[in-house]
Amino acid sequence: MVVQFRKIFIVFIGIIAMDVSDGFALGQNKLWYNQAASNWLEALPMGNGRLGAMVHGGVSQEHIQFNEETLWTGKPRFYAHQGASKYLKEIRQLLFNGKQQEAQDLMADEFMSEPRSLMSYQPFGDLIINFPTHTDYSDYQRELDLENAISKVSYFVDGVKYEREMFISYPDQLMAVRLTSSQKGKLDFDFHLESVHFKKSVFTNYDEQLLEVRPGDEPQRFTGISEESVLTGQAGVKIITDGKVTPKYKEILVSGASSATIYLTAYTNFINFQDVTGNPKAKVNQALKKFETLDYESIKKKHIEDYQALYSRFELEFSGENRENIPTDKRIYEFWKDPNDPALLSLYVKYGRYLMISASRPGGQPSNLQGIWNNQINPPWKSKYTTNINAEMNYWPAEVTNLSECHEPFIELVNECAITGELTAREHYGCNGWVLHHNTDIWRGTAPINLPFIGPWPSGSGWVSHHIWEKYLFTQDEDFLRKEYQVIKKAAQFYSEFLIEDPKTGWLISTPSNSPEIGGLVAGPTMDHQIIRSLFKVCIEASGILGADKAFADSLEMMLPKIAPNQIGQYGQLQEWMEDKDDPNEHHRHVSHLWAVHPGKDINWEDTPELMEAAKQSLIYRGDNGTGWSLAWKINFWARFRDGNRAYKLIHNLLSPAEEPEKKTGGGSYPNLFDAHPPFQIDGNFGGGAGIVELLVQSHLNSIDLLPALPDALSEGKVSGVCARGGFELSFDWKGSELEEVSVLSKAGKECTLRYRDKKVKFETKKGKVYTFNKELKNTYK
Ligand code: FUC
Repeated sequence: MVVQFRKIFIVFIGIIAMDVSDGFALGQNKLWYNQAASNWLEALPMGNGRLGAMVHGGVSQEHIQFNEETLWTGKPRFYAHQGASKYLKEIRQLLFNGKQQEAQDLMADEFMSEPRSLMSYQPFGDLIINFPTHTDYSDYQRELDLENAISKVSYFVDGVKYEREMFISYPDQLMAVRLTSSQKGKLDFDFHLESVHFKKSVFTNYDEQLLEVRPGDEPQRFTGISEESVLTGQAGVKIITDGKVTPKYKEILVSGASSATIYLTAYTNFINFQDVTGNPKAKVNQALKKFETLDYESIKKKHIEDYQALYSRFELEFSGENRENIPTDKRIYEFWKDPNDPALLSLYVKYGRYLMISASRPGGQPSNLQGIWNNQINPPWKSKYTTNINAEMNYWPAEVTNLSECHEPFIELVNECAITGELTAREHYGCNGWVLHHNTDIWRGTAPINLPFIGPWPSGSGWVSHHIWEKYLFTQDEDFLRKEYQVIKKAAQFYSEFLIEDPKTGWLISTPSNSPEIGGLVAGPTMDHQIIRSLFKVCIEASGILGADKAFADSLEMMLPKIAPNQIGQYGQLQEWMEDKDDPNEHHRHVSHLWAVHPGKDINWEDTPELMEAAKQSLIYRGDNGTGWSLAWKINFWARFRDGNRAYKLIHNLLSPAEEPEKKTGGGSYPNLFDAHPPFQIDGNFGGGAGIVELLVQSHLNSIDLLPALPDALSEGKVSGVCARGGFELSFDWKGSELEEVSVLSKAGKECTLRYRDKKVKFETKKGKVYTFNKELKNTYK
């Protein structure tokens, strides 16, 4: 039934696409433009999880800036500050005595990571293709086709149509750039590799070119990079063409061709966070040999099949006015003026899925602050993994939009931080288990970094460990849970030893810490207690499922009621700290004390309505503005508060042009739909996409809640392949803001409870079976 539903759906989509386009430029599931990118934020991203590229689509010059996910500065190391734990007691005492500044000073001197900062994600290189005679052109179009993960450029010069087709293949681990002319022999161009790195060399070998780069500071210019990298990057390109190839010292010339394909790949010597003994030169040479033998059409087919195996599992369509025939850069301006473009929201969700498939594949690095795309030696926040919201947000859509595999690199990062975090737990706190603070990098640093009033936030490990549990909840894969359980257990173990009794209240509290990134170093921020409490519950539940560690689970159970509770303050707000000192005029971007509303679940309408009301009040005080990720988080909060219209208001802010000076709300989207903090951060793309889906289905409590927060603007639509906790995959549609039909595929044979408004139905399921219901939640399929 689900399959059938999907088929009908795809045919339907096909008809719409045919109506408005003949396959290029216009149509659904595309970003498209009438001009080339004039800067990086107009260029279009491609990627296979390991290689990333930004295509500018220029006419007389194509610029494809590329990345390889492991090219970072630095080297394998532990960042823990030896002996820091000697100062823990004193820092805690200073905080108890109200001496925040002194506590921060001591923290700065004795407790921060060594070195103080983490390392940076690096750009790799640039593929430049020159078409010197292409100056007068017409009918320019470029697009990114999300259905096939293919980017295209086309235009006419002197009656000849020139086309470029580009993709990055996961199965073949390469980027392909296919150039064609509509008339025989009309393609003349040259191409070469270059890089922004100071230490680089380029070597031409007939129809191939090799680029070697090594990140590091340029001696004459201070770039902010404190050390060189032990990583070397090697990239190689090869041309396959029916034209004439003439190698030059710096570039390769091609003339009289009808078609030409440039293949590119790149590697570094990074093997894992402790091992950099890889041989990128050998890998590139091997790839160059393979390129010779490739048939373009077959690798393209393989690429599409591989990509669609992930992408096509999920479909989303919102009916209503549709502005697909407006170029994407203009469309976001239209949306800002009049947010009546429901299809832009579904495009945003699908683009988020595209970005995830392109940036996060099993066996690779997780999506960093910019996914996999970065053109700067000194990128914002070093483009690393900020774990007090940003890195986790990147993975909010993974399970629910049916991309569980793409979640794996992040789970791997959690496992690796659990290794480095043991040393940090010991050196900084004298505790067992593992701890991660507010940031990590490719070397899996876990100690508190940078500022002594932001970095020392010990709840990163608690938060990221939830991703293991969430993956289990969605997949119901017990083997996975068994394999990963120690990571959860050891995270809980750390907190069980780290929490101390507050001399004033007698509660167990987390100190020293910080409510990200507001209010300085404190004892007992609310967020920490929400995360730790939730982690203990997760650990207890997991130990029950696996029949392991009962004594440890019992000890956590005993601690639970002693952890400082959520408190309602003088303004009816949920307190951000132990003391009732929230400022109702504070519009800080972080809303950390609402963690238990989302992504946590302990504060909800069913079990804790008063706390839910207080949390809502806090969010109202914080306001509807914010950086990109902040808007995205607020969309998710409003979804949980079941106020779809308020969420839509924030979606309006998030999807409007970032660069419009009149737009005063912060955040927004760049012409290529990248999320703007500003600057570009990818978290808002993922968090915003997840928030839109959260309006349609929620499963964090004991039921699968259908259309819990549907905005009036999305009164009609359909979704298929959306996942719910308990191992379910759903397809449903709605009209006039009313549910029509829902089908549930049970992937694990667990009991299911569906809920639609005040109706609920609970039923047993069999693995692999589909169950369908109407809006009364009456079974319509036996
Ligand atoms: C946190 C946020 C900033 C930024 C950075 C990457 O520190 O407070 O706004 O998103 O992460």
